[in-house]
Amino acid sequence: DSSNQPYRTAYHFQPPNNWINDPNGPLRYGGLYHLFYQYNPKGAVWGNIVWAHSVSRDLVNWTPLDPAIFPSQSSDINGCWSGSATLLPGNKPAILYTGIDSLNQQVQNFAQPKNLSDPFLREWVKSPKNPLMAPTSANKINSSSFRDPTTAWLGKDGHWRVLVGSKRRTRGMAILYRSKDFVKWVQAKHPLHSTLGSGMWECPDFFPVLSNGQLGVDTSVNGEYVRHVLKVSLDDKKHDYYMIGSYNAAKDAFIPDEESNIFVLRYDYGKYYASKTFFDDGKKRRILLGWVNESSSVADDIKKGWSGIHTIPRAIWLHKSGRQLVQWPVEEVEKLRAYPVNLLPQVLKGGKLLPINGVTASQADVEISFEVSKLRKAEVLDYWTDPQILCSKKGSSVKSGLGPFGLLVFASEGLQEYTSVFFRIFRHQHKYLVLLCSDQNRSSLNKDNDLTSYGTFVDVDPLHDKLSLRTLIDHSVVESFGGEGRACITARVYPTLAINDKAQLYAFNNGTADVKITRLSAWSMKKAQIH
Ligand code: DQQ
Repeated sequence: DSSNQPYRTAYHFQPPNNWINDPNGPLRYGGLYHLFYQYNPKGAVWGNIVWAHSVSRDLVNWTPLDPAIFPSQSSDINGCWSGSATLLPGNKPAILYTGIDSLNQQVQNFAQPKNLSDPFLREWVKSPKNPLMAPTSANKINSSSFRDPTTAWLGKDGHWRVLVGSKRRTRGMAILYRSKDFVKWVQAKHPLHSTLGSGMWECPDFFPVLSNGQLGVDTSVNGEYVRHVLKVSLDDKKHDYYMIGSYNAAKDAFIPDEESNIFVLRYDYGKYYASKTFFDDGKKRRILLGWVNESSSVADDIKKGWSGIHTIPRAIWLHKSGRQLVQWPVEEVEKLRAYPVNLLPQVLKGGKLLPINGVTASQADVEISFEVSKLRKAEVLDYWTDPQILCSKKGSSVKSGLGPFGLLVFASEGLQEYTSVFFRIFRHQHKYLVLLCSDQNRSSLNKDNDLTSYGTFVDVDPLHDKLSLRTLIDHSVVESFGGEGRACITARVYPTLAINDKAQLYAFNNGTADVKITRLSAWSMKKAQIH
């Protein structure tokens, strides 16, 4: 029984035991959210992959069901890998997923519910025509780089389109297929998009966002006020990158806004991969789900009997600048908030540590906002550099004029352990740069863990905007949202002292200049019903 281990999450999704990775085929059907995910029924390491299945009414509390898709045909006998769901006319769910066939080739298969009147969609029937898409000598598709079909979208011509991740030599690509009946798929002459040198594109996701406002739209929507997002999980980098651009439906091509600048924007600058969105027609929003791997050793994963969690589902929309996406934990997670602690606005002097008492600091939701006035104190940055490198060189113990200031989470009594999430402000030429870091360097006395620091610049103007940070803390995960969802960083940590009720929470300012806390609210989080 792993239920009372210190690193198990209380409100982030995970099954009772074993390995999990990518979220698969999310959809809403019959008033229920369905989550499928890559799962090893036999152990805490990757292997024997099936589609495990859970359902939820609120994206927070989940009921486990039996695995929905598991090896049973020659087209998937060696594994049921990632894929997506599409709602066909008449509200009929359809799943396309990658099967590893008897020759260990990657092929795309189709499954549909056995009984549409079962809102739990417990049983899935595979097409006897599987595989519907396969590598052949004619199409020259590499049989070990052909996987992860997207949600399909319908063109004005009445034909379905779907993408499959692939590569040709080092050119990563989203191969496009078209179909009239969802069964017979024809490969398009050109991929929807490709990039030389990017390597294998795993788990592509392609969806419309509105250029005005936060509402989500269904995957087939196109036209005025619609922009498109292409996200790919780069196998070489193990990060999820996205591009904003236009979808030219006549040419079936995606044209990124900044061709020269692709693979810059990420959903999350911490540990985060193989994510996928779906349209929630109930609340008219697009929801993003993602996988967070462990940062512990494989030996420790086997010892604790599990590996992998999912983030809190995030609503996702286009920022009003049109230049990036914004992500925010679904509002339903706020139902878990209890015992609010609100601190009065106050100055946080340079060098000061402010305890935030009265919350269960290992299972909490914290929102803090800062205002800085002494911008001339900002450290000068002469050359532009990788923000993650900047965060690892300038961790929370390195003082500067403005920053670091932020939160210390999972802090032990004597501060032998802590994880810090903080801002630091630089002046670069005539602009201010706001850096957000998640510093895991001191997160655990157990040095077998991956203690890498993460960081990103947040596109906010410290002259006019407040510097806001929300952090979801949950036993071994620190999920942070800077700049009201403009920058996300998820980290895994395994404190040895700062566990359960031994963990403490602080706001801190280790810069020389004072900063003002304009808002500080923290909540203890109730446990979600997950299994
Ligand atoms: N995970 C799946 C693949 C996918 C990879 C296998 C991404 O389908 O490419 O478990 O994490």
